[in-house]
Amino acid sequence: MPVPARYRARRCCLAPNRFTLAAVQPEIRFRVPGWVDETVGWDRIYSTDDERAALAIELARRNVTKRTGGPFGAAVFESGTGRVVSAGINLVVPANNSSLHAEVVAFMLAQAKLGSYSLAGTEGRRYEVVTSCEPCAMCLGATLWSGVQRIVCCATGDDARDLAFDEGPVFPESWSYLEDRGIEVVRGIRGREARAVMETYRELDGVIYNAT
Ligand code: AZG
Ligand code: ZN
Repeated sequence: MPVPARYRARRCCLAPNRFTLAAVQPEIRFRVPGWVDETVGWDRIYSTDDERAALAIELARRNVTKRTGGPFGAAVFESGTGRVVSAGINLVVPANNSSLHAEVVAFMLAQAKLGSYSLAGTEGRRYEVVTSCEPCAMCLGATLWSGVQRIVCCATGDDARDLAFDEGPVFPESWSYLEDRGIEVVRGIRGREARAVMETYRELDGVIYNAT
């Protein structure tokens, strides 16, 4: 795999014919595309799971049709009021970052906005994540550490696996672990619609990274 020129700038002192990758420490930043803001009703109240799921799926759908990333979307909501705190989309390919799954992006943005590394019980408020697809192994862990107290999922992990996405080691126990830690789990909301977005991605020849 080619290394970007800026990271090959310095010769290695022990072997002058070789270059060292340590020459420049990259700064990691990401920004969601402008259409995300236009998709979210920032002043709107999303009262039901169905409305919240519809937003997560619409984020995934537009990410595919606008070709700005993978077929996954997620949003963090304030559970009681139904207000959106943050909206995430999968940015793995455009950002060259295997961690930027939709859920992780949504958690990072919510925590940055609220100025807290944990979304647990900030001033008595409760937060939840709604995701267009059940989380992979990484995002299940990220859900636990994020501090959200509820997760709502649309498509299943098997839907993602059918497209050859590697969802990692997710077991029935992974879900019960979350529940045992006090996180309410709701699955299967608008599942077919969310799966259809993934199928569109495949039809458009979207990159299946970490393919199984
Ligand atoms: C993924 N699964 C979910 N739920 N979200 C993402 O962003 C993903 N990327 N790969 N599998
Ligand atoms: Zn994930």
